[in-house]
Amino acid sequence: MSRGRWTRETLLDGVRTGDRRALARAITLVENGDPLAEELVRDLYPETGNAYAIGITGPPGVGKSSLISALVRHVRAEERRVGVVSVDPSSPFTHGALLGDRIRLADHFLDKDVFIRSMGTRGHLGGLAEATLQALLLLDASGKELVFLETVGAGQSEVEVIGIADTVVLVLMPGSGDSVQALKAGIMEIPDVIAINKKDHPAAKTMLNEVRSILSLDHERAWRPPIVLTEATRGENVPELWEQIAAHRAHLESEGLLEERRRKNLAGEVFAVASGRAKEHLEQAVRDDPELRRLLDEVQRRELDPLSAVREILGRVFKLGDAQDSTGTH
Ligand SMILES: Nc1nc2c(ncn2[C@@H]2O[C@H](COP(=O)(O)OP(=O)(O)OP(=O)(O)O)[C@@H](O)[C@H]2O)c(=O)[nH]1
Ligand SMILES: [Mg+2]
Repeated sequence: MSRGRWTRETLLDGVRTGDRRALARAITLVENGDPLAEELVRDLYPETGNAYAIGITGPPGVGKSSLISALVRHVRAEERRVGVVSVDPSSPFTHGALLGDRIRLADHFLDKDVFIRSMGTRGHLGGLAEATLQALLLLDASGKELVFLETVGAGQSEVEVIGIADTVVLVLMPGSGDSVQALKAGIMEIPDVIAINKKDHPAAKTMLNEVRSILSLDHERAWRPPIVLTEATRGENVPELWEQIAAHRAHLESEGLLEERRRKNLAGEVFAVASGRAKEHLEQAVRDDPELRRLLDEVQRRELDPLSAVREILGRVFKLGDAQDSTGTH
């Protein structure tokens, strides 16, 4: 893949001044796992930490992109510089916007202080956590004050994507029964703010009551997640939603919790990326090393027990000391 006329220096300058083409190129390098992307973020990292990241998550089609578009319109009235990154864990597309997002966010394409990007991460070695974190840091370094991270679903990959957000907004709509069940069962983490979108739907009030009753079970929290009924396409209650996001931010900032949360988020992301790479390394090693595959055959033939195999594999691949204990056993 050609880097065109861009060099490390011109990319750094471009990102620093908020040049859209430089940002787009840098994020493409992130998607491609290009080593240059890693160098850029390494250089820019000391200048980051100023952007406030808002994760917008929820089931497919609930109106996440529409809500982001409406929120962007709202905050642009205050002239805040904004970035939007939509990550679709299942998307086969890379390098550009997904069709739906293009349409939903089209209003903002001519606004030079709004940068919008969809990312697919198929084939990206370090996974979603890595790509999202790097993209967020690039936007942060480019002077964006607010960054919206959109991701679909309620699975592990979604947690990786919004795990870095300062405020997490869960978007539901009447009919998102699975998500409500997941909240109830404690499978899905309680978000900071909940938006029930498409509020004109007759079942919206029922859903509001259901979600309310789930949240009321939890008395311990210092922050009680507010629920806002919205209609994204008409912009209804979007200012109220923004107010709640701002209130959550104010809560974190006044109690000194923001630093604590970022520390925890960053540690979590570093750990997630490290785990992802370690797993990839392990799988590669087992594929390439007949000796390791032989161990698995031995387990299959009941000549070697599973945990002894684990010990040997980790010993060989990661040079973990404790493997010596078992090397003499067969
Ligand atoms: N009636 C109604 N339709 C809405 C509302 N918000 C979004 N929609 C419509 O719902 C559809 C999906 O909206 P999106 O904003 O793309 O939803 P999304 O959650 O981003 O979807 P994915 O990214 O594909 O998961 C579109 O046809 C929107 O026009 C709303 O408040 N009311
Ligand atoms: Mg969307």
